[in-house]
Amino acid sequence: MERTFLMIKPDGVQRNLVGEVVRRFETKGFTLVGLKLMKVSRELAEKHYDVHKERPFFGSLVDFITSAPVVAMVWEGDGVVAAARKIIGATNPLTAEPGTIRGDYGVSIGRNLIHGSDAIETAQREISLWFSDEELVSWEPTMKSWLY
Ligand code: 3AN
Repeated sequence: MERTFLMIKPDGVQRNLVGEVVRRFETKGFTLVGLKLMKVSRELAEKHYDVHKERPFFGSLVDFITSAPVVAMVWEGDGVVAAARKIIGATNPLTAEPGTIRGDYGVSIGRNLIHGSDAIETAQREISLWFSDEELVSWEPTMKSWLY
């Protein structure tokens, strides 16, 4: 089953949007398989944002992500990687569509509330970077047939 990695950034946590973000993915119908509140080490942040290491904002991005707790999550479901990107919205919250998380709650590209893996391979890499196998729980709703 397809999985994606999501991380509610320090701004999302401090604006009390954790419940709102989880609600959107739960009510959509995806399955939560891993969740933790954590302070991020510089090493993990630099590995996570490795593709951006030559970009001018890399240092401030790592500073921000390591400055205060984040909520790391893994969600499961058919097509969850692409669907999560749609639910999250465009990188710049000012141009993100209303109805998306960033479109509804954000105004700054550097404070865009949440990260979501951009492809299936990226998701696999990020999940193994952020979670150990024991922290992920495979489960099925017992009443799945009528819940959907
Ligand atoms: P996304 O999170 O939508 O996949 P990326 O991967 O292009 O966007 O960028 C990763 C993160 O880097 C963004 N979530 C944002 O916090 C930060 N970022 C991207 N572009 C800029 C920028 N021009 N200025 C400041 N921060 C940026």
